[in-house]
This record gives sequence, C-alpha cells and structure tokens, in this order.
Amino acid sequence: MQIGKTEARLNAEIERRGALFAVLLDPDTSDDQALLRAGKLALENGADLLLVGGSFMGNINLPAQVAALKKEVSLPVILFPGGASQVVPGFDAILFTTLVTGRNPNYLIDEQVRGGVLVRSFGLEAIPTAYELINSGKRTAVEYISNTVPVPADKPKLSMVHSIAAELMGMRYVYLEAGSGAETPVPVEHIAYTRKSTQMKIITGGGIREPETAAVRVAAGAQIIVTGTLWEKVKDPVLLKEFAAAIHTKA
Ligand code: 1GP
Repeated sequence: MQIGKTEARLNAEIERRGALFAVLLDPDTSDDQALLRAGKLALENGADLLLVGGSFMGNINLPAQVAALKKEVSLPVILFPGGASQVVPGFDAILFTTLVTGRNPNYLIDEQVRGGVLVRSFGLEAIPTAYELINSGKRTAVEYISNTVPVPADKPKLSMVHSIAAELMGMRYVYLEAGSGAETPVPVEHIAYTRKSTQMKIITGGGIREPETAAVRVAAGAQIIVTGTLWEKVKDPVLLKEFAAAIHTKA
C-alpha cells in the first residue's frame, strides 16, 4: 500500500525536526469545546501532531468536534482507535494498528476486518502500525481490555523480534506502548533494539511525564513521543514548550 499524504508529511517532519511531539486527546468528552481548546493549546506550544483515542468512545458528537478542530488547528489530526467501533470519519489518517505482542485473535485480525471496511468507506488514510504493549509495572486498561500479556520490561529482545516480524509483514510504524497513565514508560532498551533492527518509524508513549524522559527515548531512537494523561490535569504552556524543546533534536 502506498504511503499517503499524512504519513508522508509525518516522515518529512521527522526528517526536519529529528523527532515529533504528539499530544493525545481523549475523545470521550461531553464538553463540545474540549478538543478544540486542547488542540489549540498544543499547537501554540510546539506540538507537531494530535492523536485522538482512548479505551472508550461514547461521544456521538466526535465527527463534528474533529471537523471544528481541523478547521482551526493546522496540525495532522490522527485517529488512534481502541477497536473497530471507534472508527469514525473526518480524520487526516488513522493509525491502523495490530496488537502484535498479543496472542488474542480479536486484536490481531478481527477488529482489523471490521474496522478496515469502515476505513475504506470513510476514505481514511491508513498508517499500518504495529502496536506493542510493554509491561509498565501495573496492569493498564489496554492490557485488561485487550486480554493480552504485555512484553516483560526486562526482555527488550522480545519487542525486537515482534518489530522485525511486523516490518516483514509490511507495517511502517511501530507504537511501543506502556499504556495510558503507566507507572513507568517503555524502557529505552526496547526502543533501541527496535531501532537497531528495523527501519520502521518508532512511536512511544505511556507514562511519560517529564521532558527528560522524552529526550532519552528520542536519543534511543523514538521518532514520535506521545503524551496524554499529563495534560488532563496540567494545562501548562511552559511544560508543553519544554517537551517540544526536549523532543525536537533539530531546529
Ligand atoms: C496511551 O501512549 C499513550 O496510549 C499516552 O500515555 O496517557 O500515559 O501519556 P499517557
């Protein structure tokens, strides 16, 4: 499958900035302006892209809110769904994920079959993405919901072999995930091993709360750093700027 416009834009931006700062927005809100406010704050303070996703999505107004967001915020807005039922139109692209570290067929093929039809009908650009769940100390929502066992934190080579397989299956991005609100982020060794053995673009997130934590993961080879939970409590422009500065290795 050919690289689409948004993926090409991300690739070019990664080339230009070294690594990108992604802010994850929770779509499950009853406040019609919440997404727009959070998106504007992210744009004004150095974020490069917005991801929209969560374990649950019960917001029937999401397509309209995304349309409003896209009108006013010039960043790529990418859907990061937890399953096929969360595929809705209006996004620049979707991270079309496969939970490759799990052995649950629902998240290896079933959700993709159900969601793929919607992706095509809505004309969404798909970015084929391997999703690897790494143990972060405590049980996360994604582990519970997906009913899969994460890669042990002290076994980075296990991430690596899943990354190799995913690349051979045609995936171009890999998301090394500790889980939303994780106690500890993905250990740098997992990132470094995947970097060393594949050409895939590496996204990592889960439990990143400090710019320095992001910077060491960029140094290990991550190209997109995702932060979500942090901004639910803190709406701090200064901290956003510090993250952007820590992540962008090129001016
Ligand atoms: C979750 O990796 C993301 O899918 C972001 O995690 O909410 O912990 O920043 P946090």
